[in-house]
Amino acid sequence: MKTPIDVAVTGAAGQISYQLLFRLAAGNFLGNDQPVILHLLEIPSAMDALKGIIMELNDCASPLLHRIEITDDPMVAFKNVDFAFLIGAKPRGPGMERRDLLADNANIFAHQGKALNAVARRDVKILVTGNPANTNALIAMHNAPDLKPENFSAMSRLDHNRGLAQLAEKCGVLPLDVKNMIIWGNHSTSQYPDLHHTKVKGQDALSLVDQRWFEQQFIPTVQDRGTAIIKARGQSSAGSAAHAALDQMRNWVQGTEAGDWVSMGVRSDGSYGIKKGLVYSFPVTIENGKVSIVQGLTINKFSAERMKASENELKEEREAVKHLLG
Ligand code: NAX
Repeated sequence: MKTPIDVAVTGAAGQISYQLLFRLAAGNFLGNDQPVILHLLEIPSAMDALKGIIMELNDCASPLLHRIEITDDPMVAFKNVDFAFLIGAKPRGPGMERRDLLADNANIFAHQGKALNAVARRDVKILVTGNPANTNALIAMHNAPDLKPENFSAMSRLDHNRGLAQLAEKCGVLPLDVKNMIIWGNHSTSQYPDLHHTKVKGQDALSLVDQRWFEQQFIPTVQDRGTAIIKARGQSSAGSAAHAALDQMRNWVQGTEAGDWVSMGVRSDGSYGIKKGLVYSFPVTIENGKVSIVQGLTINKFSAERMKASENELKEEREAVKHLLG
């Protein structure tokens, strides 16, 4: 049996975690020969609910689940962890402005960044899902000066997977037949799902669908999918979000397929003219845990404008939290 890996999950009593924890315990992350120790972080008021979830996890009698630790202290939760799924965040309340949400969550991620800096393993992989995910990742990164920016990523995989599914359905193929999808920018409605480099069974996607569908159906459907799900289900996406979190972390460990890439929110190095330092979703390839932004893609005026609009939104978010960036 392999040595157990230590996995932290924040917001452990929330609805995304409820979809994630059982899959972590069942080996859906790194395989059914990889034991796990779960470190679960919640706020005190959610501890009773969390205890119920732990009863359920224990009732699975999973051979891979070696231990569960629960705490409301990030310094305890992140101690020696190999992986951290930062899911917990405050939802937008009635009458709350985006700015207020940003401010509340910014403090959570500053605090958690400091704790990760102090106690996590130096090669920890940290995936930020809690919204606003890109800027929360930026804050955590800035508050963890002893970790590398490469230890952090923000989740854009759900948007990427949504793009794969929409295009596959339109073309009458399976999602696995679609390669080289790109989500540029922020995990918000300003994101730009780009098909200019996407292939469907080896053919250019944009030669198979008309420009009108791309502009008027595909882009808004992917951008607004979260809202459509809330409208239909009465709650925000949880199963697909947990699935995407696993996909993104798994690719980070196991690498991307030859000839394909994935979208991931990472620190911009200035590629494609995107302001250095912002956490922006790019197409990336991954090998031996090292993430590289795909270089040399041709960007036309249509794409450049949309990429810029999302960059501008991220700049505004950064401005709003600059007091926490040190
Ligand atoms: P829930 O409200 O069901 O769960 C959030 C949990 O976080 C709650 O149990 C709460 O007690 C806990 N929490 C709050 N503050 C905390 C803190 N300081 N430390 C630890 N735990 C804390 O939300 P859920 O539906 O699970 O969504 C979680 C986050 O993911 C939200 O911010 C949501 O907006 C975001 N999402 C991000 C997505 C992405 O693609 N990046 C997609 C799905 C999702 O909307």
